[in-house]
Amino acid sequence: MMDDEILKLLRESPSAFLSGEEISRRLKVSRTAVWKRIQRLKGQGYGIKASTRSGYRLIQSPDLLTPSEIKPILKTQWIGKTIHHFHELDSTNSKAYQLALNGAKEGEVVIAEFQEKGRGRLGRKWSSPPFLNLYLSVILRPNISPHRASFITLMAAIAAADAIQKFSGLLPLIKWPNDILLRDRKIAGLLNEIHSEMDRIHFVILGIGVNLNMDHQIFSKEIRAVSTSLKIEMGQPISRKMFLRSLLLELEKWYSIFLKEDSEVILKAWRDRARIQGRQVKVTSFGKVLTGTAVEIDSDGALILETEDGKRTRVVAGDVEYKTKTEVL
Ligand code: BT5
Repeated sequence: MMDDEILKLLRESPSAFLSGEEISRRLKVSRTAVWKRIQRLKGQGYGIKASTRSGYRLIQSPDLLTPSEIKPILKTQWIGKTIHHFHELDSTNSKAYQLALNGAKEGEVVIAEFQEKGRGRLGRKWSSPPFLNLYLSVILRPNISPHRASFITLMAAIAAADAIQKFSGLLPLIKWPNDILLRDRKIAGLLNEIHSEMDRIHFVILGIGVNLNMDHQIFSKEIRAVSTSLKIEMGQPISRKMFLRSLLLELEKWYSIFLKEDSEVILKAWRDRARIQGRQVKVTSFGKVLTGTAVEIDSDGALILETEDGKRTRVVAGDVEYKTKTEVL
């Protein structure tokens, strides 16, 4: 935490040097400890000008997702007021789950610069190289019945799609149940995990991965043709913290709509951003492959599929492949 405190002091006097002595007095640590921390901050990419006479001055901040970088720009009321930041984690979802079991509050956020074992659904992997993208998990404690929990995935997909659209001006598409696509390529994925009893939710961990600065060659060969990043789509590097700011703001907005409004509001917003109705799809669900026309998303968030024999099937979990390309509107 001392790093954050030093940065806070340096930010308070952006145009003047702050002496090592002053910092050590205010933080009640030795000057050697201050010096060591300054070296560490430099190693993390902070531009800190040092002068033996005058002390230290912050001249540049890296695009890190630390609380000291995020908090000054955050526009939310309550999501992200507590940020647990890690340079490296197995998975932000696993960490958030542990924290929630230990009493972490609604709105606390876990962010990692790098995930060693980033997780997708059904034991799949989420590629999470360091410093390029966004890997975060939000702890939610909605007072709702567990059967509405699937709506949290729909709500989060709407929020992620809107954040991407507002940030880039591009038009994303939600793919049932949890992918966000740009030009039919996956740019973001959601992994929600619930801790509940029969009639009560203890907490939900909302995991979101968004590809921001990933270049083509960094994607593994298997997913290169079907994945993308905001940098690839926009043709310029993306500020991760500015994107995070948009994402948390949209999440807060849509979560409050989800809690206050009728399910129909979420369903409508979701349908508008998914445009799946009437599309020819192939669905893999619990090892079974079904093909047909997507008819609807029902009030539990399940996909209703009309198979070639005219029968309607309700799919609660699975993966969708589109048999035709999306028309660009
Ligand atoms: C998902 O699963 O799309 C959910 C991804 C959630 C990741 C976040 S990151 C923060 C939080 N902490 C975690 O540990 N996870 C969450 P699924 O629908 O199962 O898709 C996984 C599949 O997407 C993989 O099997 C690959 O084919 C593909 N994939 C893996 N990494 C990708 C990436 N970075 N971009 C695009 N596609 C990827």
